[in-house]
Amino acid sequence: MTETAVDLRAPELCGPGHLACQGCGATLAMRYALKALGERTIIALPACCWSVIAGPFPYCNLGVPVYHCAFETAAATASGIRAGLDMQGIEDVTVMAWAGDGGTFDIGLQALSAAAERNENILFVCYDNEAYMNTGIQRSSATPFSAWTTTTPESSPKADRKKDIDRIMAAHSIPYCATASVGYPEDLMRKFLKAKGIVGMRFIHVLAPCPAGWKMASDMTVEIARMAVESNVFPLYEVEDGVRYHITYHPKRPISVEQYLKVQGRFKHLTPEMVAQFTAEVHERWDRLQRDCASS
Ligand SMILES: Cc1ncc(C[n+]2csc(CCOP(=O)(O)OP(=O)(O)O)c2C)c(N)n1
Ligand code: SF4
Repeated sequence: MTETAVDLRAPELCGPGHLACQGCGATLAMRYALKALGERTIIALPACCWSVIAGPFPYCNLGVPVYHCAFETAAATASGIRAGLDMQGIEDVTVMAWAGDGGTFDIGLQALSAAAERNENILFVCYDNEAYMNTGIQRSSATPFSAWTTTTPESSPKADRKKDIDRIMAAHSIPYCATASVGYPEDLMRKFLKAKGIVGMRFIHVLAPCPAGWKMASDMTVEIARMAVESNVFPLYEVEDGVRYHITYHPKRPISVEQYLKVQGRFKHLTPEMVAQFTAEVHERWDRLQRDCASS
């Protein structure tokens, strides 16, 4: 990827006094994203944990304007804000939709796909904690195979694989699509900076561990976010114009998928067969990604 200087000491636009749980990966994601985007940013925020995290009106821990909108409307709302700014000739503001996986993979997908098809000049970010956390840890289509949630109990864990939202978005041939992790802030910030400089539809998918929903210790967020990448469960890559694939970080201390699963309570019931199936799926997706990068 093109080298862009990132500054982790950039001003804090995600302030203290927020209402997230201790160790919330989604809060770290916002902090780094806004450091990269800067104060000329407007956020469209659908129903999700972040609707609570930011604080009740008139309080808000974010140093940028936030428009709270209905669950399924993040991309449509962001498109409308963009249109309003364009009518006023305001071009230097980044309009960012910031949705959870439920608001992206599931209920927000129609508006998101429509915005992508129109190549709206917005940045859509999915912070992915792999379930509907705000309403009590229900399964979403981002929940991984075999994970426990309150709607996929241990006796009947999720039988299906995680929806591949990145390939779905890349298939719209949008200018920019990327994955990122709160375990790798520089890589994440570089992608936000790059997205800021692109005109048209941009999509960034950030893995954001959730101590409450993943049944993990709250001081393990960064470590587990890194383990997801080092095990190839969540590869860091970008896709330009739907065709140019590029891995932005190659695991430097590879670990097995089993090691990643073992540190989270939501996977503690897994049988060896389930671990094998999970691992096979990870290998299959990694191999396909490598092939796409090689042919790009
Ligand atoms: C149309 C509609 N259906 C359901 C809800 C209730 N609701 C609010 S937040 C939420 C879950 C959001 O999940 P996700 O997008 O994954 O974000 P997270 O809570 O995990 O941060 C639900 C179901 C709603 N607000 N609107
Ligand atoms: S439930 Fe999870 S995503 Fe929501 S605020 Fe708590 S740690 Fe963050």
